[in-house]
Amino acid sequence: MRVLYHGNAARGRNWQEAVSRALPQVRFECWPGAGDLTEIRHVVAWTLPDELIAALPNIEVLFSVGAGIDQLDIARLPPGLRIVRMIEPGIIGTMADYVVMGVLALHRDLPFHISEQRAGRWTWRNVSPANECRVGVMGLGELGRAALAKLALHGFRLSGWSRSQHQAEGVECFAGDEGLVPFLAQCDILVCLLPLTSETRHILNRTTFAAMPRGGRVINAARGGHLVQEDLLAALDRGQLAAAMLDVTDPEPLPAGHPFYSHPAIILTPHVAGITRTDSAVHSLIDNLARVLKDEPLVGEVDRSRGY
Ligand code: NDP
Ligand code: OXD
Repeated sequence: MRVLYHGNAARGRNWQEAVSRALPQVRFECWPGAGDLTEIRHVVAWTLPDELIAALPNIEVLFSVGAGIDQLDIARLPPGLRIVRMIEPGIIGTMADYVVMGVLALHRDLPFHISEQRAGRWTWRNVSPANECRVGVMGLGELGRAALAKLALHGFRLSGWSRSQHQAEGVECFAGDEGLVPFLAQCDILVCLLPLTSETRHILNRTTFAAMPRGGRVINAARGGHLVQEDLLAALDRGQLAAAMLDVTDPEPLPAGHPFYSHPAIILTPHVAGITRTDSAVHSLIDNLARVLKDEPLVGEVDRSRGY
């Protein structure tokens, strides 16, 4: 079996070596420089340029290097193509750490204190314990569940919202359209860890912010397309929201001079929340390639009709 890799060259070389060692029957080739592309059925990539899609008429399975797949713009891909997202401990662990960092930072008013420091002011604010702060996570998938488990160690009051009903110890679970407003009504801090689909695009909007308690905080570590940027700025101006932490934006990077760079109530990070770790992700990839060889179900296969 031949597998084509498109992406970061150093990671490609590392994975080529590891895959060849674990699965000698797999020929792992890096683009550019691979042989006849028309024979390739399995591809590993973060994104695929149009000319490469056109050069791969027999592609059957596309493995995303990341947990998300929206960056592949699946509408451009052949309809029967199977898409598999990356589920690996590196992404999950770094994301859970990021969410804990963000929740603690917003709970303890870090944007305000940093802005006061920059202005040369020594301004005291009341401090409340974590168990008085209600944190709600949108998305109870691999990342949402891991973030909640780490937040639980700090004593926050936890809830989650998903498409189907979930049960999780210590987490109040809400589901579906009817569960959204009751969920938001009890979120002092809202964390978005949803996949970007036609149903979730722009879900962080003025109606969502208005349904939260006044002075709420928002963390978006999922995709920039979830957020309506003007609605966030307006909610911060009106005091409906007190602060936000954003790891993702649309576009990335934001253009120079964008208000998010300098807004005192916004912490901005450059899409670094959950990182695919070369050394741990290769085990997930090898496991899935072995499953292809044995014709077994793949871990993380996307339901294209749902978009995630
Ligand atoms: P999963 O597919 O494991 O989980 C998705 C969750 O979202 C599920 O709980 C699902 O509900 C829920 N969901 C999907 N659609 C809806 C909807 N319309 N309404 C309510 N809930 C919905 O995804 P992951 O946890 O692995 O990843 C989530 C996203 O995080 C990725 O798609 C990616 O965009 C982003 N990400 C960002 C990174 C970064 O560095 N900033 C790094 C990695 C990922 P149900 O359980 O009912 O199916
Ligand atoms: C991912 C990401 O989806 O890094 O893995 O955003």
